[in-house]
Amino acid sequence: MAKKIVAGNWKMNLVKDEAKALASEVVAQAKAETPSDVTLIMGVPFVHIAEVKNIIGDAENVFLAAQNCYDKPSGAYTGEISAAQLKSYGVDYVILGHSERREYFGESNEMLAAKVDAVLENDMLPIFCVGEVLEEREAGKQNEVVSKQLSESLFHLPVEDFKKVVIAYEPVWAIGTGKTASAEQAQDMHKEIRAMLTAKYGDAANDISILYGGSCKPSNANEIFAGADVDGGLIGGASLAAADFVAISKSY
Ligand code: 3PY
Repeated sequence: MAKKIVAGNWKMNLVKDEAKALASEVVAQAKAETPSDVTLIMGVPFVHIAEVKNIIGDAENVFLAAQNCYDKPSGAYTGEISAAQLKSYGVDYVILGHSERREYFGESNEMLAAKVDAVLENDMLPIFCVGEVLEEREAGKQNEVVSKQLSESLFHLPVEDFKKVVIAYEPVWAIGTGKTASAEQAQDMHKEIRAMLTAKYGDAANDISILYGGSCKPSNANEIFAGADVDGGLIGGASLAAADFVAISKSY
């Protein structure tokens, strides 16, 4: 059985006091309201990691994610952050391959494969993002694109490591545009992804959480999460309001 996961991606938002206030509200509300079988994750900017970790404290169902890391273990890489550094601050998950990183920072499938390895070697769990841009969807190429992203960045992993990966399907045309894939489009693609994972890893694919991302909010989460292969969401804008984020965690 795949775990149910609702992960927030704060992106490059919030200054220190705002971040502390949001994290405190999320933890308090999640303790009271998030169902015990749902894993809630806050994906925060690097600078907020230590504060948010402190606020999460011993909350049992709330976890911490970074939004990126570098693949090298240490050294002369000014401005970069290693997986070992994240681990030393108690980070649990690392979001990798978000379309904004692929588009604005030129992250290739090959670079992402190395980042996936670094995260796993440091005992954290990758949340690996895949998804097609609008022109690819319009040309009916979404399966081809996603299959290439999965195979070039993940399929070198032995099954024991592969089982630790969370996949997030984020159609790029639905990110920050207010457009959402219909529940049917989301389930169709998640089913395809599950089939691709099964073709490579067999039954282990049934235990992989496949999250939907792209303008997911309280008003549409219920319908999207109803899809048999949708195991949760990677939430952008709606993760910046504690009530919305926690409401989404109750949308199964
Ligand atoms: C969005 O929902 O906009 C996202 O990019 C989530 O990662």
